[in-house]
Amino acid sequence: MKALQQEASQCAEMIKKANAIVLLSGAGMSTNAGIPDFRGPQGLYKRAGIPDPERIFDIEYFYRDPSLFYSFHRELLKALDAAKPTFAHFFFAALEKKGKLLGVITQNIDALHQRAGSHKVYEIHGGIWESHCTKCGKSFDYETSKRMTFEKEIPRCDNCGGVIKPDIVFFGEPVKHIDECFELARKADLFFVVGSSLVVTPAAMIPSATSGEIVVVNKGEVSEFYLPSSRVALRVDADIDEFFRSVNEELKLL
Ligand code: CNA
Repeated sequence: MKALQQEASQCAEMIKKANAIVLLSGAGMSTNAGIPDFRGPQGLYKRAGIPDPERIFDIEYFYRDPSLFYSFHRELLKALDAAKPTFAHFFFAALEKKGKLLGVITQNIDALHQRAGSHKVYEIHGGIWESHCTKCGKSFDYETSKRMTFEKEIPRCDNCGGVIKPDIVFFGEPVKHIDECFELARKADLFFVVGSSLVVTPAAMIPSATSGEIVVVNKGEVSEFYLPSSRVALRVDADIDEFFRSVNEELKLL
């Protein structure tokens, strides 16, 4: 516990000195909100109980058989409906309000950063708020596509019968806003990686663009393949909300 407080104090000092903070968040940021991550011990890949669970978000597999994705997506939608932003989401929104944060780069599709009050959010893996027909391109809003997802095993376009796909970036599809995200990382004087195993590229490469100090907050393993370890000033292996509550005790942002 003492170690956590020391790490929190060190982090608070770094935040005090910083003027251009950037956050890269991953699924671990939202587990306390009730949305399971993929690769953590309680992650969706483990729960799915299927060999090679990465097929769920494989675009080629989706075109062959969308039912695997949709059986998974129904569970994710139920979790999203019940979710609320956690302390750490509010903490980073408060840093933006204070003028210290340049932006949030998120791999999450849950919109919890926006719901906590963050405005400068780059959803590099897209989101679930809009869906499109894979054949004619017709767009469907969140409520319509959600209703269709629960009504049918595979939701289909009322215009042409094509399969509908939410605007989540699948493996094999290009990520969004990537140039802006690298630019943001370059401008950062303090770069946070929070709740990410850093195994998904190109997101995992973004921290390498910063010349600022890096703070990694993640329970469990984080891939160091692309992480510039010489710039990692602090590595916290703890619960995200517990840690940022402790940082906030010093900063009193919330
Ligand atoms: P990941 O690979 O599942 O890694 C998450 C990491 O967070 C793991 O190392 C966990 O051990 C760690 N973790 C989980 N909970 C906590 C906690 N409370 N405190 C500290 N650490 C914790 O997720 P990444 O984001 O790295 O992988 C990228 C994928 C996951 C992206 O494509 C996302 O779209 C996708 N995803 C998003 C959501 C969401 O929107 N909330 C949920 C599940 C997956």
